[in-house]
Amino acid sequence: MTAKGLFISFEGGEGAGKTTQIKRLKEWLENQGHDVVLTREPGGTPEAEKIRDLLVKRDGGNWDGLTELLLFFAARRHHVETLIKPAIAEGKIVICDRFADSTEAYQCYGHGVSKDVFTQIKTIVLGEFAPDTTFLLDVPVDIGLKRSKRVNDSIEVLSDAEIEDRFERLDTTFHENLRAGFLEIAAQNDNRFMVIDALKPLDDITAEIQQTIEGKLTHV
Ligand code: Z5A
Repeated sequence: MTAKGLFISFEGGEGAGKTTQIKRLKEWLENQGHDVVLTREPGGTPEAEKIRDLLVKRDGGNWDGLTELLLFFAARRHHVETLIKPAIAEGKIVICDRFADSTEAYQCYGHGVSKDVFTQIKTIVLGEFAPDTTFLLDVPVDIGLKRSKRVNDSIEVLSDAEIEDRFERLDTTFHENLRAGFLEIAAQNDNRFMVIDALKPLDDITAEIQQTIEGKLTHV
C-alpha cells in the first residue's frame, strides 16, 4: 500500500473498455469527495506525451521491441517522478490508463523482448513502486478489435501523423499472445490484480470495480 493516497491502474487489450470504466470510477470517487488524478501511459506529462507520439501514432517510427520498451520506460520515469508519486504523497487517488504491466504484455509477450530484460529495466526505473490495485479487463480479441474499430471509424478523418493505431494494426496472433500474457501476469501478481470479464454489461463491470475500491478507501 502506498504511504497516503491510492494508485489504481487499468490494463487490457484493445477495446476492452478501460477508458469507459475509468471515467465512471473517477466520477464515483469524486462524488464521495475524493481528489482524483486521471492519467495515462504512455504519456501523462507534456514530456511523456511527446514520447507517446513516437510510440502510438501510425507514422511515429519503426521501433524494434527493445527500443519500444526503453521509450515506454523513459516516458514512465518522468510520469512517475513528476506526477504520480507527488499526487499520491498529497493523498490523491491516481487512476492510470495502462502502466508497466502493459510493457510486459505488449513488448515481452507481444514483441518477444525477454522478461529478464523487462525485470532489470523495471527495477532500475521503478524499484518496488507498483499500483495498489490493477484491473485487467479481459475480452476476446475479435470483440475487442471490433469495439476499437467502431471507435476509430467514428472519429473524423485523421492524417497518418495523428491517428493512434500502431498497435491495433498488428495481426491477430500478436493480440492473442497479448491476451494470454495479461492473464499470466495477473495470475503471477494476484495480490494486486482483479481480472474482470469485459463481455459483461457496462453497469455490472462498474459495480464490480466500485466494490473492490470501496474496500481500499478506508486509509485515503
Ligand atoms: N502500449 C505498449 O505497447 N506498452 C506500454 O507499456 C504501454 C502501452 C503503456 C496505447 O493505447 C497503446 O500503447 C496500446 C498499447 C501500447 N495499444 N494500442 N492500441 P491506449 O491505451 O491509448 O489505447 P487502447 O488500449 O487502444 O484503448 P482503446 O482501444 O480505446 O480501448 P479501451 O479504452 O479499453 O476501450 P473503450 O474506449 O473504453 O471502449 C471501446 C468501445 O467499446 C467503446 O465504444 C465502448 O462504449 C465499448 N465498450 C466498452 N465496454 C463495453 C462493454 N462492457 N460492453 C459493450 N461495449 C463496451
